[in-house]
Amino acid sequence: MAAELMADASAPTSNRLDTLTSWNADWRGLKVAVLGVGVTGFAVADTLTELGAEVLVVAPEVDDDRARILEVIGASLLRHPLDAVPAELEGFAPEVVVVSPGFHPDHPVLEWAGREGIAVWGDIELAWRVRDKVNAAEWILVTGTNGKTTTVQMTATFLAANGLRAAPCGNIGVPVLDAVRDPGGFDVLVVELSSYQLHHLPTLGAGAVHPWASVVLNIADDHLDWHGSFEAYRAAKAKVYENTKHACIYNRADEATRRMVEDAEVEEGARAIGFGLEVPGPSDFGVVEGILVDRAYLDDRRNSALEITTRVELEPRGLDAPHVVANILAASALARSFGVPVGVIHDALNDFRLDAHRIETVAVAGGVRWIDDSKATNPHAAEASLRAFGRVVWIVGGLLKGVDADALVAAHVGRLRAAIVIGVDRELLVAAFRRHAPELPLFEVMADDTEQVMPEAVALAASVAAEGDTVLLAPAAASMDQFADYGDRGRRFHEAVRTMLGGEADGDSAPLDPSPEG
Ligand code: UMA
Repeated sequence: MAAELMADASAPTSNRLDTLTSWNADWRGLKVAVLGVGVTGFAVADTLTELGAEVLVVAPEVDDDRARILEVIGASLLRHPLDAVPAELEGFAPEVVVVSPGFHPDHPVLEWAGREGIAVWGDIELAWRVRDKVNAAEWILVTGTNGKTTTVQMTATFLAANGLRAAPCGNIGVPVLDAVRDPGGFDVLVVELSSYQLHHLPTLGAGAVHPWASVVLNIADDHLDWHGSFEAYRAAKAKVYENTKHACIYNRADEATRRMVEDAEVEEGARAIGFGLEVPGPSDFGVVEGILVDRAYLDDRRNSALEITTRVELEPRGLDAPHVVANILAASALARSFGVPVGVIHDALNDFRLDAHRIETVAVAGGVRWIDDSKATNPHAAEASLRAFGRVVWIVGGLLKGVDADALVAAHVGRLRAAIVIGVDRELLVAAFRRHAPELPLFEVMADDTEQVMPEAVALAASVAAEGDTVLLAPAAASMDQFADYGDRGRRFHEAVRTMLGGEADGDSAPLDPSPEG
């Protein structure tokens, strides 16, 4: 970890864009092309038109309501399939292209912008540049393969419990630009960043974020089809630590995250703080005999530690699964870097609930527990889920996104009663099961009709599950091949379980009503 010395010297040479580092800078007439008009593109266009920029929104499709609003706010709209660079875009000659996160880095429009020397910004860079609209909040950045949303929600909850105005935003679903423009203003933005958003974030110069604190929660294969390689994915995630002012939080169980901190250029005085499920070293957060402790933010950290909470207290709230405890430790470290007392964190955890579809108990009937972890959209998340249970009937599969699930299957066949494979990438999973557990009862759900998939999977699971088993929906894959999103997949699982069980659920089971997606 080295103090940042060269940032200004290495910044792009002086041009108009270097002066655009405030809401009050002169944005008038700046020609900006906005790529995509989903949640992000819309917030970008709305911000830039308010600033007086000349905005051309380019997207393959846009709903009528959005098209009408774009017209009202004064943005031009070009509907184009975007399989090539539209002539109208070339004619517009933008000075900046602001890209939505989902656009692949070698999209033809981005390659064209690169060739033409046109600046490409993501929405996070734009938000950083205009962060002083109401009051310039500090930013806390959270990334990682899994646990981002939970950690962001917990951190914001802890900060708010201490009287701070804290906004969870970013990949969680609220564009950072919306938080920045909120008229109420915030003290802290807790920003969830996806690897896509980080890919477009500069680490030097006028658009580089200088966070108060930052964390990479863990790193495992995901989104390899988008980034091209694990190295490129890792490099994107590592950017989160750059220019950190106070605390770089890393996962002691994930060596790669510690190396990212070591390699980062941070501000003078920023600390490296580890978290993990073992006994912590001085300057770390960890667990001692079931007690979650802070051994970083106290004077005598050689000889003592501060108690945050205990696993026994977490258990009845469904917060004691190992990966959730890790998220609590990371969120505590982030909140402690902002001066939140451990007692405040302890009390805030009393009221904290995980979002729907994250290891959610759907029902317990006949001694069988039905668990919805539809949010496990990659093997790393499914791994954490499988570890939390004994004998499992595993409902797995979907869109594997170029990720190899072979190792996951090999590691967990020992705990499986049966596997039920759903989704378009079934062949890969079926081959993995045949290789590693030829004897295991294996079922394929052939239906690809959204209505049929879960009822069939649930009926198959019910036919093999025995007393003491857990039927676990932890697909290790994305949902978009057969469902609208992971929430839809989880809700349909709830419905299928409810229909199948009728009135049979045990009295002590969790409510059967499908919860709204978090
Ligand atoms: N589009 C194209 N071509 C492309 C890609 C997108 O034309 O190659 C267009 C689409 O037609 C659409 C628009 O761009 O009009 C959508 O843009 P987008 O896919 O970037 O999505 P947004 O609606 O702007 O939402 C994004 C994040 N989506 C993605 O990164 C894919 C949301 O994260 C995020 O909540 C939102 O910004 C606010 O920051 C979602 C997500 O799935 C939840 N994230 C991935 C994940 O968590 O694994 C990274």
